[in-house]
Amino acid sequence: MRIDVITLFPELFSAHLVHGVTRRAFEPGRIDVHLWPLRDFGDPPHARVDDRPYGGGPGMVLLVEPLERALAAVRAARDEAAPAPVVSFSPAGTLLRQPTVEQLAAGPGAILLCGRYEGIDQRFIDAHVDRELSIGDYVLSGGELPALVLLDALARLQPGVLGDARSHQQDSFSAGLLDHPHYSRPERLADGTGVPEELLSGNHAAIAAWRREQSLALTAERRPDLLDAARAEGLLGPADEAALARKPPRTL
Ligand code: 4HQ
Repeated sequence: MRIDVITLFPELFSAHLVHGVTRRAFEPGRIDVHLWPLRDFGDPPHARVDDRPYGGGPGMVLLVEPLERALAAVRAARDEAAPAPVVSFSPAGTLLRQPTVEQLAAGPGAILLCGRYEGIDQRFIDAHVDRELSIGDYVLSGGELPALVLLDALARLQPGVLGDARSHQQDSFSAGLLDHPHYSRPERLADGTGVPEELLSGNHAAIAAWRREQSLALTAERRPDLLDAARAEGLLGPADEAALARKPPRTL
């Protein structure tokens, strides 16, 4: 898969691409990330990429023409037989969720456009942007962090990137539920706090049942919307419904 990123701040991406477990996702043959500095496509004589908004008001707007030159360069460098969607980031976009990440991970990649300032001239969005995504209801100063969020979510889905091939099939959302709690050593803390006994039992079926019940109870408590969606998708069986009816307490 290939991801092209059009940005005024390509240096914001380098740390993420070279560190951590996700670094392996960006090695040759996996996610091929190409950074395109928007400034390189700016209007002469000073490589201008933004200007004041018509109608007045604060801030600046990214200009259509530099964006179109950058996009043309990206398109020329990509395989035209497998056209990738142009994605931009905005609080007005559809909230990024795991199914969208999975859908993008299964395709040829994407062209990510990172806005800055007040935003992007609407004519560029109307003509070229296939999908506007939001990473949540707050205001950021640029699209780079949302693009990094998407890159990270895509990276961990690449085969061989997580230590264990099952890691991302077991985590939150692949089952449509929130993840269960995790515990590690020591078995008892200095203040006496222990670990749920089921996890120490060595009984794999009992451990799996406990974890599933915890996921169900946590999802019911914190995200009833996700529980309803999982139910509607047929992801909950009779044992799950029975566990929910018992409503086990999540605390020790
Ligand atoms: N933006 N989720 C980029 C966001 C945002 C969000 C505001 C997008 C600023 C320049 N993007 N512009 N929340 O706050 O995706």
